[in-house]
Amino acid sequence: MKFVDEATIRVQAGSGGNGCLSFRREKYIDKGGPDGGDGGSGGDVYLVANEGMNTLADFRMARKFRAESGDAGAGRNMTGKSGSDLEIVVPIGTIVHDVDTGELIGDLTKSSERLKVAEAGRGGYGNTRFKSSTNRAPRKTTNGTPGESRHLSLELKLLADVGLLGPPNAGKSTLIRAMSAAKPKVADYPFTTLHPNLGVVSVGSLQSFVMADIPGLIEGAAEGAGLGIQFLKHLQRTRLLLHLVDIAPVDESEPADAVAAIQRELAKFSAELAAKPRWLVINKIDLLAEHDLANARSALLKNLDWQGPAFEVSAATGRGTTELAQAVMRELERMKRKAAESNA
Ligand SMILES: Nc1nc2c(ncn2[C@@H]2O[C@H](COP(=O)(O)OP(=O)(O)OP(=O)(O)O)[C@@H](O)[C@H]2O)c(=O)[nH]1
Ligand SMILES: [Mg+2]
Repeated sequence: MKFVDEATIRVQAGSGGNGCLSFRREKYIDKGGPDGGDGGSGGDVYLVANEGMNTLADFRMARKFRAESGDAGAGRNMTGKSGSDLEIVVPIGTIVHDVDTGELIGDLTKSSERLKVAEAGRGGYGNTRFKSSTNRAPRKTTNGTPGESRHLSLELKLLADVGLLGPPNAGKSTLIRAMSAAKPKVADYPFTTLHPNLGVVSVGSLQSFVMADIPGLIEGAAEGAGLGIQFLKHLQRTRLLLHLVDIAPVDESEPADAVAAIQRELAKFSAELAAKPRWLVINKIDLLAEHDLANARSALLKNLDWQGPAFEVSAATGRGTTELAQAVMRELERMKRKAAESNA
């Protein structure tokens, strides 16, 4: 299985055009002076962040990118046409390294942000440039310089406010479908989601936050089991985790065990991630009668010794999801105010 939040590409900036060797040839002028123009410069290669894109999937097919080269100069002091710059669209949150040197080239965090990744070659000089009082008919020109060529690794860490956490089949994708316009695949088998999906959750008409649906995590994920640790990385940049638990699993396993297993993986992966604010979201409440639900809920909270916020939802019917979205929005606003105050 292959995942698409990492990709490597080759970029080549345009070369400069060569300078031109030429002399004026006109009627009645016997020995015209030099009139060879300069070569045009090549095009640079840029990466540009765009919110319309949220995976690096496209780079599995297209992996080589080349900007236009400049044209050579021409007689009559004509400078060659410059090559156009090349813009490669990448998702917001893309981190770029040079594969050969390991150097961090940059991190695209805002919409429309541009990052130059390969420098164009300069145009060469035409012979006109070398005219002087002692050399009226220079035959010297210079060639354009080659454009820079680089091997880049792209890595996408999602920039979501909220990350959904849970084992396979907990209903993460169903929940993001219920709360946003994102429509990832939902199915009753594990590992339906193979790469992260982002959804924008609107709360009222003016407020919204970005939620990330990631593949399910299983015991041993921190060491690479299942779809592995790369998806834990995505959660590092979120501000709040929603930990989904299926309250009525078909195999009749204990919901508390499922939550505890994931808590252990978080702690193994990173202390920082384990300490991130995390709310419990009890899903599939439509499967239980009112009374059974109340019992299952209190058993779960007691088993886990859960002190934090806990919500009940049915991702399938949408019940409880509006309240959840509103509470998340309030919490994100509160965090933002707190961060602003401590910066002031
Ligand atoms: N009855 C009921 N079924 C649900 C609910 N939410 C999800 N399901 C079902 O549970 C199964 C798994 O749902 P998904 O949304 O694909 O689960 P996931 O957590 O994204 O799973 P992975 O992508 O495999 O990690 C599907 O058959 C859903 O229809 C719910 O609130 N009630
Ligand atoms: Mg899923």
